[in-house]
Amino acid sequence: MTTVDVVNPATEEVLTSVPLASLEETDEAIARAQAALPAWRAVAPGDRARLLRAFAEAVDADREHLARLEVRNSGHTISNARWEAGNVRDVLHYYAAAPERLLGSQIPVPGGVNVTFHEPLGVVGIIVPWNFPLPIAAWGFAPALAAGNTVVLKPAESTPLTALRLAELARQAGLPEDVFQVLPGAGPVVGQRFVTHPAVRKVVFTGSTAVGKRIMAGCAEQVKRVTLELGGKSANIVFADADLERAAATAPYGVFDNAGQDCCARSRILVERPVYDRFLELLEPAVRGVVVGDPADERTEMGPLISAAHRAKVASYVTDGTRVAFRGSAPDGPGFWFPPTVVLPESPTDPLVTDEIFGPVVAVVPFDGEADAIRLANDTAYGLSGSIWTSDVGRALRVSRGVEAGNLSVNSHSSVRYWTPFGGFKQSGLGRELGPAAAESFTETKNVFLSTEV
Ligand code: TXE
Repeated sequence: MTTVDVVNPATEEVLTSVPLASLEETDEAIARAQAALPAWRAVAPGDRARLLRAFAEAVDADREHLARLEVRNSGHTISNARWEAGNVRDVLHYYAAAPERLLGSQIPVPGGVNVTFHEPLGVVGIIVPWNFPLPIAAWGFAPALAAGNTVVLKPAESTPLTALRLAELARQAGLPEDVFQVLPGAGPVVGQRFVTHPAVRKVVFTGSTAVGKRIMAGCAEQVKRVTLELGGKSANIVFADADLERAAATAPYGVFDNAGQDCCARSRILVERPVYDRFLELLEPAVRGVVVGDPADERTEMGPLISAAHRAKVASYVTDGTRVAFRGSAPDGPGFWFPPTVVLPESPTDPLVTDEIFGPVVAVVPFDGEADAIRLANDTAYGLSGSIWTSDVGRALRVSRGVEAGNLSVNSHSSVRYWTPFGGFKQSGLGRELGPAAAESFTETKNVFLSTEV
């Protein structure tokens, strides 16, 4: 049996060791999910809603435990981890409303009556990354279950603990066996099997753009449904007419939250040239003031990176030749620490500007006017998120319409609200999660015509 050591990234201590599923075990889990389908889709919508609400309540009752487990397994700050566990609860409550509201339609046609139905797809395979193990899991399984599908979920190799706990909570809440299974395993084994197994009717993937492309190509072989949430290199655009103090004070949160391991991280700050120097002056104390350290401490604002290998990748972007404007602090000793770092790139093709570093490194770049801001913001293969700081409402809307990204915020860095659709343009992904349409995206629309001819 292959196992993986689960490590606390703040201490490098091995927390436990978790077995990784084999191909045979994956096939067995998919077969069980398939066998559980007829009964699950036959559950009356109101009863399915009640089960999802019970699952939400079980998550709520376990929230502090889940949060502390995530702190140890993922190095998330305790305040973030509490939000994440709360988000799972909220997303379950939100989609508990869906079974009773997946409304078909009656369409006027000659010669009879025409109705549409939203049928569940079948078994859904969900592949989750390590950066937000709890919420990203829920954004997939809550609408999928609500729509009458069964789910096999593969957490990332390094962060399986909270997902395994969610599976226990689902059973405690009364979800039938095999309707929601969590199967830790290697991406190329378990995740890849979701792609190739014909009984898996949809793959939901969040992770790197490179793996996402392979998954999409594999799904194409069976015309399998796929949702992809991939990387990002989002822009935080600061105009000269913005509230500069607020823009600078909040910019660290926009990129260093979760130590920059966030697909929505605003890892490029574009600043209008007349206020460029002033903005950097204001940004410096905000960056130096980020409290980096023990993620279990209530005051901590930024924890460690996920692994030594990931820290090495992040560090490879900040070399002796890099123009570092200023940096925050990071603890010495064990743990995969990296300080918040502000860099001034040499050119638009500098990897600091083009690559998703996925760590606490932000590039600050000047621009000249609205058109230039939009051009620079769009000069990337990605298109997930972004912020626009301005006091001019018309400009806020013009620039929002011009930026090719799925999730923008004006005078804010918020990206995710479960009531609203979330997803990327260009190579940041395909499809949308969350919001009112997500449950329907786990269904096929079936059209039925009943003849009234005699
Ligand atoms: O991602 P992978 P990694 C980006 C970020 C990061 C980089 C690499 O830039 O530095 O990707 O991270 C599973 N078939 N993001 O290597 O490999 C894997 O087991 C099926 C952005 O961790 O894409 C895990 O569960 N599945 C991102 C998940 O895919 C496969 C979040 C993600 O791992 C597979 C994470 C395969 N062949 C990384 N190979 C975001 N959008 O937020 C791997 N997996």
